[in-house]
Amino acid sequence: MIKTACPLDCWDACAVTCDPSRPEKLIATPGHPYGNGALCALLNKHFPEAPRIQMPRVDGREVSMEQALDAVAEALKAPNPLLWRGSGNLGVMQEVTNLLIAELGGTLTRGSLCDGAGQAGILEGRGINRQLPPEQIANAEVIVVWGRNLPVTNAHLMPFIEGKKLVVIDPVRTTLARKADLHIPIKPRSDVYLALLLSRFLTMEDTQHDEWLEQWGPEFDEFYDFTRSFRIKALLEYMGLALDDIGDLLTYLQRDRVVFLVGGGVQKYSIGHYTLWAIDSLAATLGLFGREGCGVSFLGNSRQGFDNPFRVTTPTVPIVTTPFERFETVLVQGGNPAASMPDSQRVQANLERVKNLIYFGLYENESSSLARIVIPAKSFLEKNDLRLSYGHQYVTEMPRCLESEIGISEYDFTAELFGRLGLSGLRSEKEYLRHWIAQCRQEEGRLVLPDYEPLPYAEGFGEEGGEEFTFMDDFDDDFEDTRRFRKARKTKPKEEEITEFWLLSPKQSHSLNTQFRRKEIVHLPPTLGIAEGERVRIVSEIGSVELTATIDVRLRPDCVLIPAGTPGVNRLTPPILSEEGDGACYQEVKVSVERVD
Ligand SMILES: Nc1nc2c(c(=O)[nH]1)N[C@H]1C(S)=C(S)[C@@H](COP(=O)(O)OP(=O)(O)OC[C@H]3O[C@@H](n4cnc5c(=O)[nH]c(N)nc54)[C@H](O)[C@@H]3O)O[C@H]1N2
Ligand SMILES: Nc1nc2c(c(=O)[nH]1)N[C@H]1C(S)=C(S)[C@@H](COP(=O)(O)OP(=O)(O)OC[C@H]3O[C@@H](n4cnc5c(=O)[nH]c(N)nc54)[C@H](O)[C@@H]3O)O[C@H]1N2
Ligand code: SF4
Ligand SMILES: [Mo]
Repeated sequence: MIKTACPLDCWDACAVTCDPSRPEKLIATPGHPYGNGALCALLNKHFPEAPRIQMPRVDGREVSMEQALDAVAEALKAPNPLLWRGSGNLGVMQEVTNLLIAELGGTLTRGSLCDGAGQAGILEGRGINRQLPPEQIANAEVIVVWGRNLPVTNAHLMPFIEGKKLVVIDPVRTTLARKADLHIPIKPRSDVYLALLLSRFLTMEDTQHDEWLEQWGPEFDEFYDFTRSFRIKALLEYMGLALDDIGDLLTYLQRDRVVFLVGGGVQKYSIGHYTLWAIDSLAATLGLFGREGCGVSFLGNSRQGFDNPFRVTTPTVPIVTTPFERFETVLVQGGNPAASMPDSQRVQANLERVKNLIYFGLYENESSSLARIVIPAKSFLEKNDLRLSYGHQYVTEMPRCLESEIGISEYDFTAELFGRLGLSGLRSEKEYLRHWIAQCRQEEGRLVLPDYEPLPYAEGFGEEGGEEFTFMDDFDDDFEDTRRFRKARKTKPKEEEITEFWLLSPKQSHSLNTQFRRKEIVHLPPTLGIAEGERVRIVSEIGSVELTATIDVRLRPDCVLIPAGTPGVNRLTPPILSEEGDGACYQEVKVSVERVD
């Protein structure tokens, strides 16, 4: 039995035990403090069943790994090669290829398809993004799940919220929303207004946390004035909420121990950083930082506190709007930019213009089909690595569990190319892994992140602690819908008058982004009058896609939903960067629905 961890891009980063004689039957490592004895179907069913790329290819022909690596070496001689790395495997050794690109004078990406905007918002208020340990979540009385879909994306946190008062803020009436004590079916992209309005009401009712604010929030009065610059009635109308909804929500927030579990959903917008900043400012109004059973959890920065041996200084291009066509050689590693980036039609056209597109991955997908050179990777069971998590503090070693003829590890790939290209300075794989592990801390015999704090922000904010919280103090929103809002629309459109819909693209249970089972379905609200199974064309100002309709009673009448990972979803999404954090804005778009005749 060998202990390892799940490499998939998921909050849970489960500890996994592998019996090398039955690698298709992985089990959850018994006794791990995070995890409830079960792994999800993504790892247990879809991962072992997914057909792997078996052989390297060059110019459409299968070749040996030696020949393929020769071709890669030749391609990397072109000036300024670009490395575009996705999040197919979250092991730290994925990043070793940075060293190769830096040696070659190449380019890396910056920003994020995932949490860039939210991360930037957290830094505004707190100066550093510390993780809220699940043990603090378990101590809360009230859990507010704000744009995170726990049962689908973060299932192993469910036991930690059991028995608590539950509030869900989500435009979709998800399974969790149905179970909640209160569900706020918020209009998409309006969370920033809700957070500001709640802060204002809490203060009007004199339920701000004076003692905490005195120590850590001296700018609170200015923040309160700022929240008063928005008109209550106009905000309520814009969000489509009644005063009663806010009143109900306040009674939960006024409890003593409150935790916000914020997810990706709230920040897939140009203003995503403001949303996290506003939610944090609301939390600060309540004094939720650094107190037992309180806090705000978002995707943590798992690399924080590490001296990262793979950090290099190179020019960068934004990962959200990568100009592939400007590069002669592009290495795509562990990702599927042709499907996962916004405006995927343009991305595909630009990838086609790259002379040497190298794809290094486990599976065939939209990106591998465009590549001149295809290099199969080793799976996480076949190589050495280390797993950090953005959802909890535990660190798990990932020793090789299996030998396999297929593919090459990222470390060996890098070493082979250092050799072929006459580069020097690469240390051994063991040394790198030791370097990472040596920096981790030990808690009750387990490795945890170096900057793990059982009660984050108890000693204040900023990189070193001791600083005050910085409240949100400005907000500028120029999205089309908000302009309409500024003109203060008097009446809500009737349901049958809605012709433009918000496009939601949350995660789904059978796929991990574009890996595994990807259905070709769009979820439509019943108010549209379209029948189950009808073919429809979804159109945005960016592009269009044809899908089969499923009628979904969980949806607001102004939303359509296409799960992330659905082929073609990103033909609809805009290639824009969030105002801060170079994040993607997948949901900053309106779509219309047409019947296909
Ligand atoms: N099964 C599975 N698990 C996954 C993944 C996967 O593909 N499949 N992907 C992984 C990755 S890469 C990530 S980043 C995480 C993300 O995990 P989550 O943070 O859970 O992200 P999403 O599923 O994108 O969105 C969460 C919720 O936000 C809601 N939402 C959408 N728009 C808004 C809005 O404007 N306001 C509010 N309040 N809510 C909104 C959606 O309806 C959805 O229920 O999940 C990881 N886990
Ligand atoms: N519309 C819409 N689009 C989205 C999102 C959304 O919410 N809406 N979410 C975005 C988010 S949060 C994310 S994180 C991105 C993810 O987008 P990407 O980073 O592109 O991830 P995947 O599409 O899952 O592609 C992962 C690929 O990694 C490869 N892989 C897996 N394991 C390994 C390995 O060990 N080594 C190597 N070399 N390769 C491996 C597999 O071949 C797989 O095809 O998608 C984004 N796209
Ligand atoms: S829940 Fe997440 S981390 Fe755990 S096995 Fe499934 S995909 Fe992997
Ligand atoms: Mo993500």
